[in-house]
Amino acid sequence: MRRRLFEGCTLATMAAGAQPYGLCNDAALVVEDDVIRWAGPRAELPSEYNAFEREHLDGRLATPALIDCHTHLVFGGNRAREFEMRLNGASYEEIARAGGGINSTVKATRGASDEELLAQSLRRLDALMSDGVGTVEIKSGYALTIEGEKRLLRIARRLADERNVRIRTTWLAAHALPKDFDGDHDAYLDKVAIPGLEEAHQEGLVDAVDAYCENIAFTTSQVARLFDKAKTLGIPVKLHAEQLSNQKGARLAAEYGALSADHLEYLAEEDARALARAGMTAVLLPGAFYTLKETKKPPVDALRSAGVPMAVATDCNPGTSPIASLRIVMNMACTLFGLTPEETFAGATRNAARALGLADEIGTIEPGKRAEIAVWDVDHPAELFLTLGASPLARMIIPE
Ligand code: DI6
Ligand code: FE
Repeated sequence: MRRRLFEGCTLATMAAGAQPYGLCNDAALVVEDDVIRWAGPRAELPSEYNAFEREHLDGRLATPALIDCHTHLVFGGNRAREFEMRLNGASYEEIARAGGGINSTVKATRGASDEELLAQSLRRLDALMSDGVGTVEIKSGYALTIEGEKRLLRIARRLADERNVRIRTTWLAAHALPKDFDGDHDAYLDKVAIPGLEEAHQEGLVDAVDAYCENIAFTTSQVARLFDKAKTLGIPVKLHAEQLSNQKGARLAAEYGALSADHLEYLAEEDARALARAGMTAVLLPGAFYTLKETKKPPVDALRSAGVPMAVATDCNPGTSPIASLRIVMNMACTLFGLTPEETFAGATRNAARALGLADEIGTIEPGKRAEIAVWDVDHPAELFLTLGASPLARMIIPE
């Protein structure tokens, strides 16, 4: 057993209800193998830990490793042409309805080899990890065939063999309708999204099920059919809801006891309470808001006063959030959505863990949690995402 004692650091434990950020100066941290045993003021360290292998962290800040709880990291190609089209006045919906958008990435993804997709995804993963990310959720959704969607989840899982990172995979076959289904969303659910989920689940590839509930994608009653299948299989659900319009997707997600509802720009204020009652997390994605030059903000005050925990994620995808930096979107959560720096930090640690159903394992520095720690060359947690560009990450303390 490896028994380590880290001292000479400031801790931001992010434990709920404690000090702001759970800050603790002149702290010590005890790690036994992969698990946190003790964390607190150095002066109060129980003497039994004194003999452990010691490391001095030179006054640095230690925080939970960051968690990116919503990404579409595995895809082929890029959407530079559509970026130009949007700057020339076309809207995201118009481009999508004309067969571009998600479907243009589907074409590029289908045409890419496993190795090409792996290499492209690793570049984005490395960028995320250089910002102190230790866990990444990755959705399928750019193949839209049973075999293709399973392939994307397999490639996502392979990333965890290539890098020391935890990957959670999400079945998002209900992301867009492939052209060959000729407008028939229900037929696509019956032939691909629903039976494919069962197959992918049997192969052990699915940690959660998501769908794109939107006027350009799937309706609530179509999503309900997919969620019914997920429920029978015992798989947790989550939903892209209220991003471009109010479809009452968040309410549907609440009825299914979803882990999270994500985006929520068009969420009605009164629906925040439904999320609270269902114990859900609201995942805010300011990178998509920024990229689409959206002007309607998610109802942060209503979510806050209803007591809905808020997470913040990159939504890393080629169309609406081509951003592989959690620190940048944390900055956006403050500047664009008005989250406090502490709410934002909780959004990429404790609440992101909750959004993935991993709250018992990661997201805070507390005894019993896994030792997944980021060590930073900063004095204060807010500095992590106030200063953009060069990452202040000094090192990760993370089980091999
Ligand atoms: N997540 C999604 O799935 C869609 N928007 C979002 O924020 C579209 C992604 C894309 O355009 O490729
Ligand atoms: Fe998304």
